[in-house]
Amino acid sequence: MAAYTARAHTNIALLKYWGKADAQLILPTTTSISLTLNEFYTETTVEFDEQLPHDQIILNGRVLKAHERQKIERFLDLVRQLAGIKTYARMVSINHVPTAAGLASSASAFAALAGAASAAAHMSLDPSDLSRLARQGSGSASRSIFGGFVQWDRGTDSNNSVAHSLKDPVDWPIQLITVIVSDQPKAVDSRSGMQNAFSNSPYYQAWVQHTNNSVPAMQAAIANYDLDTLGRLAEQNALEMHAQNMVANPPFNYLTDTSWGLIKMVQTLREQGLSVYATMDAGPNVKIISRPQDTEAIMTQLQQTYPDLKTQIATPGPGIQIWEE
Ligand code: 2P0
Repeated sequence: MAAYTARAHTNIALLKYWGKADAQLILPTTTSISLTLNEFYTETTVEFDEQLPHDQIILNGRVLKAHERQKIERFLDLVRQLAGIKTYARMVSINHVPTAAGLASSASAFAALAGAASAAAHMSLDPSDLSRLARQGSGSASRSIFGGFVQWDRGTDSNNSVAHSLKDPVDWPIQLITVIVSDQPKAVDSRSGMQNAFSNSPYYQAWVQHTNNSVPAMQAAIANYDLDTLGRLAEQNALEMHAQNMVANPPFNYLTDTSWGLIKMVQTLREQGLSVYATMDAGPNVKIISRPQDTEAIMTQLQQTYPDLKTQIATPGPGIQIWEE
């Protein structure tokens, strides 16, 4: 069977996914809205081969051992089940998401795997079906099938929990400056962190309600080129997500003193009249939502306050691309 390659880009959530209504199918408690990023992506090639005694997974040039392959094998099992085949696969994947960027790669990884594996298994899936499939590998991957601004409807079943495009290509100046506070693996992975918040935060339902209620305002901000409303909603949503973790049991916190210092810096720049807003995912890095024209002013302030921290700038990116090798 022919080999297929897919390239999928990472995304940053502006309204976040943080908890599952159904852990088996990966149905989220919130509808989330994201921006796909051009600079960071995963490229994955899959070929089903009758000769293979088990799946062979090569990630960034390294052959994964049996215990490291489990999550990917489970996903390939799902593809085999849908395609009605039993053949094992060879998967070669390269992450163009520098670990130092501190950006999540599971979104681009499972989106690219869904695209390459389904094509290699001769299933011709449309983008919605690809999004449903990618979702079952990692929730945020459902959004990385599409470019630009994307919404993942939380839905009530596997069919209607799916992402769709809100605006692609993005025809307005928006960028994300990622400030790298740490490039170390996190102590609490997203999957268990969100499960703890879901089960133990006394404010969890308030977070769900407020996130879902913010969807129309975020959609309007995107449609109206309104960076200030978009940024204000995104920053508040991120802080609300992190608040869930601080009151979970056991409590945990992805944000370090430096993260809080950066959030304060962003808020101060805003008081001085710049349109800058912060968002943070399951880690300490702070992403500054801003306009390209303000890069110099932001960088000057960063240099003065945190001269040792590295930064990466990301801009809106495209949806998945799939081709035969
Ligand atoms: C998001 N994150 O919406 C949120 C914000 C991190 C913080 O989606 O368990 O790797 O594989 O579905 O997608 C990270 O969680 O979790 C995530 P699983 P995933 O982008």
